[in-house]
Amino acid sequence: MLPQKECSQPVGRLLIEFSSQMTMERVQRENPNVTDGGRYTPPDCRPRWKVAIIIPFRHRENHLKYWLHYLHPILRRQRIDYGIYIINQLENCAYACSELGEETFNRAKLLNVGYTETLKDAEYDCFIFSDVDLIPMDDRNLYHCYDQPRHFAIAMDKFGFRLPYAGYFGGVSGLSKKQFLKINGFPNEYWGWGGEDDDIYNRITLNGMKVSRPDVRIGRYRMIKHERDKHNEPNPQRFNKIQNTKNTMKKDGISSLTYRLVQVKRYPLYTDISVEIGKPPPRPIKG
Ligand code: BGN
Repeated sequence: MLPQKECSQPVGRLLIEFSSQMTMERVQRENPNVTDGGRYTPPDCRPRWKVAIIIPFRHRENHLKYWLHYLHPILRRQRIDYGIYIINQLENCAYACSELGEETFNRAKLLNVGYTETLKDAEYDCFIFSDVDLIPMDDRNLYHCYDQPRHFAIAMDKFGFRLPYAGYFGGVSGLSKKQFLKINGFPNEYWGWGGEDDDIYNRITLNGMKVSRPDVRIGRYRMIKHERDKHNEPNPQRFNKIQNTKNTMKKDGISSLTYRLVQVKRYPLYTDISVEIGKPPPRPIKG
């Protein structure tokens, strides 16, 4: 088997911009060799990993077009054997919606769903979790797994191309199946913005692993600018929760995941997995 490094043919620094209009038709036209559901296998070598790329999602169709436009060609040059999956948070409005028609977003729980559902599709052994608005600026940042859990998005434009803090694990990360199971997957109980990536970082270090990262000149990212999403307000419980990972990680994780699969739909450049994941537990009333 040829090692991935010799397979991949990166070009280095890339020009990433979001000012031109993007259409799904154009992205499809430019990526004819991607097969249904957003799958690709390099024809000329055998990669070490089979990679499921998992994107937590709700109402970001415009970002998805740019993500697919940039990532499919990069992944092809990297000779990755991959599938693209968006995990779309839906609500069952028959009984569970707020008056605005939507419940709070839960990124980490969607990622757990992605792990479970993509394994039903193929024998993936590497899982890369990416936000839909993050585009790598250098294709030497290889989207496969490593001996330790990988953090890819280490130098984002919005943080001045530096890590915002030493334990940052947000944006784009990757774990092998073995690494993911060792930490019992991700927490299901972070509703709203913030902290879930810190909890994942804690799980990794508490289980004796450490985070691996690319060179800071290579791990650069552009984020597509956007307003804060509705129903993803900062979670006020996140400060307490990240202090307690040691106690919560054994019971809250892939071992306790429940959700309802609504539909799996294959598009030419990605697979849409739509799910209902419930809503946050009612807050105790102080008295
Ligand atoms: C941190 C957030 C992360 C987020 C980064 C970058 C928390 C936990 C309480 C301190 N962590 O502050 O989730 O990815 O900022 O935006 O809020």
